[in-house]
Amino acid sequence: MATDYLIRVDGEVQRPRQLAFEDLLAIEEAYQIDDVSQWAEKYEGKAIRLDGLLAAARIKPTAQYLGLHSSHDDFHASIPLKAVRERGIVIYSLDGRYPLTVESGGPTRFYIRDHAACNVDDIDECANVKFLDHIELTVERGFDNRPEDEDEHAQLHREQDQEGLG
Ligand SMILES: Nc1nc2c(c(=O)[nH]1)N[C@H]1C(S)=C(S)[C@@H](COP(=O)(O)O)O[C@H]1N2
Ligand SMILES: [Mo]
Repeated sequence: MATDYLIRVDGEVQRPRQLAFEDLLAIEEAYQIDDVSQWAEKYEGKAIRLDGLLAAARIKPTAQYLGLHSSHDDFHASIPLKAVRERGIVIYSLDGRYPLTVESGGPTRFYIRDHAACNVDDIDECANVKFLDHIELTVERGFDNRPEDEDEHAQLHREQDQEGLG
């Protein structure tokens, strides 16, 4: 990745940010998750709570939707902010390694505690966006190209298997 930051946060915020590893580490301790396995069993690493990122960018009260963008594979989700504000985290270090490699879903990965299975809900496993490099707050629902039905979803998983991911 050619950028010197891991993730940018913009849209309905007062202070758009481009955050490098050091910037994420510098966010208030209350928002840091040092042992992500407490939130996400299958991972060991560090994460920042979504509400900490939103505070760092000074989110505006007009923001209603959370846009999660991955430029790596052009994958995008837009979900109601209210539903994930308290239970979304952004993983930025895994298995003691930083930066996250593309193989492990880097530069960052979004994760929702207690997410539903794929395709059953807005707040589903598909919204656990990998290769996350951009969070965008919007007033209306934004671009979302998550699979819309089981066929599309199965196709996505076949493509991922071919790339040796997920
Ligand atoms: N960028 C990106 N994120 C993604 C996907 C994807 O294709 N691209 N697939 C989603 C789906 S359908 C699932 S089930 C999970 C899979 O995560 P895993 O590879 O850790 O199992 O990632 C989600 N996040
Ligand atoms: Mo999935």
